[in-house]
Amino acid sequence: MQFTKEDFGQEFKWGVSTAAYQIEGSHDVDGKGFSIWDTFSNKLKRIAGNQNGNISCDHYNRYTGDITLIYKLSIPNYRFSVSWSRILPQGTGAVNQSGIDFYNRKIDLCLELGIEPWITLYHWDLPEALQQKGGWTNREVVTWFSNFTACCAEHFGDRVKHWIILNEPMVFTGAGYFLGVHAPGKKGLSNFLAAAHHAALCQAEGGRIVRELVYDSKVGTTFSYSHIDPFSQDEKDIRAAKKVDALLNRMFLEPLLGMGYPIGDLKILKRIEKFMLPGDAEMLAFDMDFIGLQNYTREIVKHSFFTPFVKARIVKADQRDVERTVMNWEVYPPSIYNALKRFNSYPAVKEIIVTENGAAFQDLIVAGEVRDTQRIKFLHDHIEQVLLAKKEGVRVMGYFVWTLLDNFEWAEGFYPRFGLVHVDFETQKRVVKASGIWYRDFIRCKGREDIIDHKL
Ligand code: GCO
Repeated sequence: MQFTKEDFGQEFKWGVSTAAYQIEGSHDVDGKGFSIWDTFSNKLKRIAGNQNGNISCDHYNRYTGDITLIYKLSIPNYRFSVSWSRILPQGTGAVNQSGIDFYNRKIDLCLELGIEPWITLYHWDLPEALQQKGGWTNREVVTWFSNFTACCAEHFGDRVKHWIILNEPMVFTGAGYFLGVHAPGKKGLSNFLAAAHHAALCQAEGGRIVRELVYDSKVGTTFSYSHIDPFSQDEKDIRAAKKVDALLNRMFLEPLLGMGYPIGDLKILKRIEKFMLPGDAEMLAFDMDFIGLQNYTREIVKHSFFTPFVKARIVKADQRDVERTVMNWEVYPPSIYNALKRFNSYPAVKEIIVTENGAAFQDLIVAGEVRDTQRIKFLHDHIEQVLLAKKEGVRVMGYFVWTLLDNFEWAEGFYPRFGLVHVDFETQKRVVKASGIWYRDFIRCKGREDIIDHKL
């Protein structure tokens, strides 16, 4: 269908998202403490090609140019995370003024340029000092995180009104404390369930603190969500898909909405009760102003006798002969439509913002340009699905592209390029890709016929 930005209405928020560890670099300067990602990449050497985020996009030194790019691209909302160990090097206690100053400079520049700053409090970079005390598996994290939240609210809350508490709790607890493929590299069901419960407590507690301390705030938190289909209509595959859906898509959202953990559809979650204290069930709930939805793909799930606990496995895109990104994720735009419909079906969800959507493709610079037509199509087709859902009455009020710059893609290192802007990691040169120009023109409501030839 033909559509323009106008079809979404004046109030709809268009934006772009980044995360501190993925772009900032300067991991050990100006008083910053180590985070679990500094340890995971430098000491444990667990990243593809032994890479790390020590320099990354050098955004700590180049933030002025980067935010100016957001301005030139006409993007009115910028979501970024703050590094906990840059602000509180030990995770708790003394504040590092240089860290506060850095984020104040970022916030002030955004406001000067008419860009609305959205802060994510936690995008996976726990201070290493706290990991030494058990990190997310230690219930004390609720106090540590509350203090950190209050500290950020006090320093930035006069100017920042949009707050996001956690980025994808399922991913950082699942990959970091169950599978061991993300920092801090811990494994096992007990680690996972403890970390998960404490993260779920923090997401609600963080919401309460921001609402109390920041006048006129809009507070939300984000969830990864992939539409899930069973591999076949076999009863076993259908059951397997339901369990994976409960784990990946419902485990953090439903307790926040006051519904408790989805134990009915995934019995193993009953074991989380071991970590619950009296009063926790109520503490898990909070009425967020908005829910952040982060969608990239869909998953196909098959029964698997040999997979412990869930007895299910994901059938990757390359085994299914479908269009895929360099992450080996299927390109499947209806997933975001289904996700929006699903979130909207919970009456307690007031408003939904797509806080991340994007794709990594093999981007090449040819004659100084990156003609990433696949990414343009990906964004176009996903935005179209958002509009479809919106037209059917879904309470979706914003869309943020993941991400501004090519950056450090966690365990995969620098290989997958997700940016609207290409980064040469040797020279730090930025080149706006054709998709960046396309997004700019879409936001400006210009005709999009020969988008590829527009210059910044
Ligand atoms: C996530 C994170 C981002 C990723 C992006 C691409 O969802 O994993 O929020 O930090 O870089 O999703 O994988």
